[in-house]
Amino acid sequence: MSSEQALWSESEYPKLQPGVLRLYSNRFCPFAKRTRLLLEHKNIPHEIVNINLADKPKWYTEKVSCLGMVPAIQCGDVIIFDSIIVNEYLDSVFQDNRLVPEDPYKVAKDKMLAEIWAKVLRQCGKMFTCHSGNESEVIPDLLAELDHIDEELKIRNAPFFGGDKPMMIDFHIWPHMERIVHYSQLYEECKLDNGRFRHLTPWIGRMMSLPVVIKTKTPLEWFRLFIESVKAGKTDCDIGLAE
Ligand SMILES: N[C@@H](CCC(=O)N[C@@H](CS)C(=O)NCC(=O)O)C(=O)O
Repeated sequence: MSSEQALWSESEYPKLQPGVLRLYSNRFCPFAKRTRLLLEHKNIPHEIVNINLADKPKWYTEKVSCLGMVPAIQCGDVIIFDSIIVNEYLDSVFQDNRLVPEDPYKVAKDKMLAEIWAKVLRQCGKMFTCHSGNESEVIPDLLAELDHIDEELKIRNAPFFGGDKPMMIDFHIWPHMERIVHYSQLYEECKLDNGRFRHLTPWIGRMMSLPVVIKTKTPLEWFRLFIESVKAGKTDCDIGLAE
């Protein structure tokens, strides 16, 4: 069994090693990917325990996250869940290479952008749960929300949302954007036209060339098979792992 294989209802709680930071994740969860990106980018040593969200171990909701969601981190008695809370915590504990801006106005602007991004997330959620064939009803709304994100990058007039280099906001946006890029390859109507998304498409290119983004990339074929498994009611979050 690969160590990446997701733990399920019958799996035992993996013993915690003293001093080792553990991330509870799922290979297809974009929220957990936010934390995977941060841990890699800041070179924070950690182990990953993947959770099968369709058949969770009971201990996960009892011991780790009462909400039963990933991501969550655990180190000794410290347990934190929710991607934004986890990432802000890790960024302030591991001070090197800070990803949250120091300027309070920049912090506020990024939080406002995260609210705008939440509207994209809602459309992504609809894409994820809609049945085959209904995607084309959601895609125009998804792209319309992305127009606002493109406009924001235009206003910011910088290579990344965070400025000259990727910051927390870029890593918060990226995982769902990766999903949208996959959708753009799977559905013709979802094509990300670089005439329409003049600022966003070069940003996508810049993000895709970052070593952490390459390292955590979900291949299109895995994503396609994962979506198929969800739609068939047999969610398989171990797709792509060797037997
Ligand atoms: N607000 C949470 C959302 C996390 C989330 O929705 N995770 C999903 C997987 S992508 C999950 O754990 N779902 C399991 C469930 O709802 O039972 C965060 O940012 O961490």
